Amino acid sequence: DRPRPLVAGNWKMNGTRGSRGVVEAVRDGVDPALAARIDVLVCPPATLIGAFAEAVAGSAVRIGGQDVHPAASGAHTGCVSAEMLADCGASHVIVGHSERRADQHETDAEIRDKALAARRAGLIAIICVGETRAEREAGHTLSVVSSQLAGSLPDGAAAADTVIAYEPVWAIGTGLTPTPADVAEVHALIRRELVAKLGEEGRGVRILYGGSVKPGNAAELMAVENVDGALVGGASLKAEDFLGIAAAYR
Ligand code: G2H
Repeated sequence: DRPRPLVAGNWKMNGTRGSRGVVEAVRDGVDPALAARIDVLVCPPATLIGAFAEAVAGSAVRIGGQDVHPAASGAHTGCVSAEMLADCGASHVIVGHSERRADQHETDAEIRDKALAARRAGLIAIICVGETRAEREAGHTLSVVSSQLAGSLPDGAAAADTVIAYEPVWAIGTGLTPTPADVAEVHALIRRELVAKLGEEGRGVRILYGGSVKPGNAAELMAVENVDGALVGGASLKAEDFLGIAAAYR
């Protein structure tokens, strides 16, 4: 039994209140037949989570955050807690995206603490891992992904509260994608390590592929063993493209 697929959109730092029509179009495009097969999630900037959660209320579409602070509250100017995300209607939160690992120097230990904070607030954490181009060229892909996973996956993680996203950094926003065989190799490694750490529970943890997923390559990528969905950046900003990717599961 494969885990139920999740197609998640990461809007990154894009979107204003005027973008509500996009999430409404996604909502209307996820018909009951599609909703019966997959979960669909949109992760807009924090400023839009409340409005988007209202827009999709009562539908199958879920709303998530793109980052979270490990603490529940306190003197952390500019940050948002998991409790606040949940209060706005979020059900998920992305942690450890490679852009944050690079721009905000996030470490595996911080990412693990963020995932724990998400669990505490009842949110599903989407923990991102992935190698850089230099790491891939040096033949270090598997060791890098393995070490990021070991450091950022909390003890006691469960299929109900944790999703892993494999995003090769060199494939993000570049139009380049790994071959299905390369994706299969990394996802198989992640599956093995999930089972080693979590036992049978690890078989139910969804492993998403992310990095230049488009309507034209989604079916091929989503068919790879141990690929349980997609984390979509650029192509999630247009409802038509995002729904075109979800249609890989029709
Ligand atoms: C990877 C992905 C979304 P894109 O960051 O998380 O972005 O699909 O634009 O490569």
